[in-house]
Amino acid sequence: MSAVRYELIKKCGQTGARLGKVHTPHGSFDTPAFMPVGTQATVKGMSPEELKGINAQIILSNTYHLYMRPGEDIVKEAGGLHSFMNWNRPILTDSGGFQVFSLSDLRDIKEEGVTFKSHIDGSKHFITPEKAIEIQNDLGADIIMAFDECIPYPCEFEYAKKSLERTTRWAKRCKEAHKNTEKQALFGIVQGGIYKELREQSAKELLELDFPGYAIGGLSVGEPAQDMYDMLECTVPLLPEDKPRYLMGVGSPDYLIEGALRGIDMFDCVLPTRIGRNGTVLTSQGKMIIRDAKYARDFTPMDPECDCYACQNFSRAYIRHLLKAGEVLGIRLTTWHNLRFLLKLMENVRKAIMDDRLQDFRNEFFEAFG
Ligand code: PRF
Ligand code: ZN
Repeated sequence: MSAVRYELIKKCGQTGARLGKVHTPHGSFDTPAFMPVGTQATVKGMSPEELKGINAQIILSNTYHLYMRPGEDIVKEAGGLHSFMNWNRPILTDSGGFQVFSLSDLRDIKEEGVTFKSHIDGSKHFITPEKAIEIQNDLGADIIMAFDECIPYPCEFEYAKKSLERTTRWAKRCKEAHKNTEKQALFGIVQGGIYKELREQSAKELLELDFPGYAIGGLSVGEPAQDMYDMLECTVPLLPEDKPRYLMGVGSPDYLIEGALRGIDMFDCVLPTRIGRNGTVLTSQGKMIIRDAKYARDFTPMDPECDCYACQNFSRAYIRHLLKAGEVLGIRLTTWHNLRFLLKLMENVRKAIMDDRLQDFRNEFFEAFG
């Protein structure tokens, strides 16, 4: 028995979207789902109670960061990530594959694994697929990810092909290294750049390994939106209906809706927390730069349609003031709001699927959001 089970509730009559539930050892979450990112075993600025209050049902954390600091041995000694950070709902950890490529310098990719220098202290490390699984076993998330290579955009066909074939071999090694399949589900990651035939090859090779869920990686790395949609349209139909599909690192409102429309069940992104910290908020009328002078005397909420704590209690003028004064409450409130905005968007997406009107919902959303 796998640690996770996907329950299909309903397919949208208007689009390729599906409504479902993923059951894990720490409870279930509704899909399509957005996972707030808690890189360092904390969703920046938000307590677990506050996250529950905005209906975060699953969060993501990072193997790379926790291996560097505090070290997976300490997390394990604490009883695993759930008890270390006091979050008793589902957790997914990314494998470090992506972070090694995006954060560290001096990477050297070999068949055996990747050598890189830490972004914290410059120390040298060697991560193999087996090591990535061992660390994730110590962290104890409900869903763990295979160690992959996320190639940059643009990337030549020949390299993309060599890379995805190595990613498949690494996925096989991850599967062999992963022992406690009852407690943690290991997902495979489809790569292949923006080449349809490579996406198909990658999906087919991974399907033979029979993972309990599949992610689509290597997208939203700078390619035009249409390329991403094309890749989803050729990949998703190849993936099993009875397993979750996760589009990695994607979380802008347009990509969430377009992804769900094409049958994606899970998403994660630092976007809401990151832009919140530099003073940008997502609203039903589009993005708003709350630090702007035009909000100095604006005593209305950030988003009058929002039900979050920040919008229910504070004005644009006040939050602008907090940000300008460098007060920590300012970034807490923008983060809180942005996360709630995306979680609420996913609630609306799920409702639209239930009512067979996701395409209409998409059109209405963009009419207002821009
Ligand atoms: N691989 C892994 N994590 C990721 C990605 C990937 O390709 C992406 C790409 N958008 C984000 N996070 N392991
Ligand atoms: Zn709000």
